[in-house]
Amino acid sequence: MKRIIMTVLLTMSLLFTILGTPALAQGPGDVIINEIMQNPSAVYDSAGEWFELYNPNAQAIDIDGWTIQDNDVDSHIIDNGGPLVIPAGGYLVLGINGDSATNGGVSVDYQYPSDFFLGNSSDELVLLDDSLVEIDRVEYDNGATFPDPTGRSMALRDPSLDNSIGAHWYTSSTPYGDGDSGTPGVINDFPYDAPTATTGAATEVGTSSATLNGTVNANGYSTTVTFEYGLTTAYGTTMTAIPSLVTGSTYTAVSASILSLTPNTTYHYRVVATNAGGTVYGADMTFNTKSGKPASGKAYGKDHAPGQNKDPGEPADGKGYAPGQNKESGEPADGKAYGKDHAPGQNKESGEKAEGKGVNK
Ligand SMILES: [Ca+2]
Ligand SMILES: [Ca+2]
Ligand SMILES: [Ca+2]
Ligand SMILES: [Ca+2]
Repeated sequence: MKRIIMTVLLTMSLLFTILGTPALAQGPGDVIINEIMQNPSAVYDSAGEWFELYNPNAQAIDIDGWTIQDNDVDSHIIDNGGPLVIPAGGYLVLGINGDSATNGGVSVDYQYPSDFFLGNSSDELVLLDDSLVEIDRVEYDNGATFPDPTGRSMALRDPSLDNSIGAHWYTSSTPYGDGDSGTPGVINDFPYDAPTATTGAATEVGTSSATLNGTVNANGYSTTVTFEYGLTTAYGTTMTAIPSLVTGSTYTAVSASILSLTPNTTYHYRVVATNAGGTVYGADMTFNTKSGKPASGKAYGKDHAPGQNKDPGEPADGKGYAPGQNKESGEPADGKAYGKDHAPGQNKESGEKAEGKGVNK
């Protein structure tokens, strides 16, 4: 008996898989009231009201048989004569008038009865599934906390936000059809601010490693940060920044330590910041890895205490070098008082600058 039941269940699940039967909603939040045109201007409200549902799930949802209602007079059981499917990650528009020639130019997926109204001041929109479980609810409040637009829909900034909070709604700005604004059937048009990103100078540059730096302002919207680097401005390698996520509206230092670089090589890099408003690239910058040759450190003149002459670019007095030991690039020499083993013209490293007298300043 168990085996028969299992076989039946397996067959059913296989059939559902093959036929693509939409999964039923599991509970509240599985379908989201995402946009409401409660007060159109291009046409009368009785012809142009609509609202948009969003399905945030990975599976399609059939809302045929579900109920839309408010807290008092409006109630309607959706009857599409068959499935009314919201695609996975997709939208569905329900309107009072399915004719886009007379409803202001909206493509309506389901027309509800003409006695179901969306009040212009305060009203509620409630969605119940076919078991009358409440899936979602929005109660707008005549502008107290929700937007109160005319001729423009009110829309949820992002489906991941709690749509019971008025501050999470805004007024649409994208015109459709006959000139009202809204985004029926597509993602809402909230104008997120893109982040600000500035590439900074690299630090701790060695023969095979460096630390890339930058500054990022999330401008209010959660921002992921990476660095791109490579031998050209095509970069080629992406490194997660620390921190990898920047929030708020302040300028935050970000960095990334990179390894396995080639010595004595120029690298390009830039900081990259992405939020809901877009991706921003900091300016291209470069650094040069150090030569792989070990630095000298021995046989400095007696006037040097051990380890004193170690900084790149530090002027050396040029005194008392053994032959071939004065090779660090960029190290200026005063040109005076080289050991007798230097023949003239031997000290030609780039960046080298001759100085006058006054050794050991
Ligand atoms: Ca209305
Ligand atoms: Ca109106
Ligand atoms: Ca109503
Ligand atoms: Ca929309």
